[in-house]
Amino acid sequence: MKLIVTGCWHLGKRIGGYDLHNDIKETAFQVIDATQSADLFVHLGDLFDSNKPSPADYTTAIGLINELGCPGLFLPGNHDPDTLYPLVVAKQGGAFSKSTVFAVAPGQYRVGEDGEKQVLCIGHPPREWKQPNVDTEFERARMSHEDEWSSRQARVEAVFTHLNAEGVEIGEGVRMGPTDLSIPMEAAKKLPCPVFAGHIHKEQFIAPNIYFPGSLVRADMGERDQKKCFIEAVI
Ligand SMILES: [Mn+2]
Repeated sequence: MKLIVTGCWHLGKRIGGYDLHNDIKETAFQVIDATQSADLFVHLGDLFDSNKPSPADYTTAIGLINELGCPGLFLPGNHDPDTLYPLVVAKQGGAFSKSTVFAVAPGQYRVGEDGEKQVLCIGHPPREWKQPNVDTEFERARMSHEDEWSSRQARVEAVFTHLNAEGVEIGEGVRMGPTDLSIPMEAAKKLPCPVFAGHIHKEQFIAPNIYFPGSLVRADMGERDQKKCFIEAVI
């Protein structure tokens, strides 16, 4: 299954008087072009810049999603409306032409045209979540590979998240310290599958299987020297 993975689009973002709308939209269409030959588009969260996007931002988001050449999987970020609720409502109203999964609650989801792959999604976690909740989800993902009774289809083949990670670089030489909720690094490194994480705007690997694609465009002056990209991966 070929994936296109991206995150942190921050639709609706303004810097001072400058509206990033056109920069984001133009770059988004390059990503969308790549989805024409992919099986799953993954957005790791912070699709919107604000918890209360404008009607125009919703129209832009729905329009972009409908240009995707493959099914989409969306995680909520800390900047997004809680649980991506308005987009879920739009989906119920038939706004999307392709299969679109909104991973609003942390847990395992089936993705792809026929739901052929199992993945773990942990977007911006619910308020009541503590680190042991995250650890448990990573442990369940690991167990899905070890349980001889579980079928091949039940194995978690990728993790998508909007969690922080201790040691991740947020700017030149500036690294995250410990935070309340984060990727459990030792458990994540041992998973026999890739972990893709949003939230951090600088593109980087922090372990051979843990990758941050970064934001789509430079969202502030601190990012002026950062490379921006999206990732193609196969699971
Ligand atoms: Mn974020």
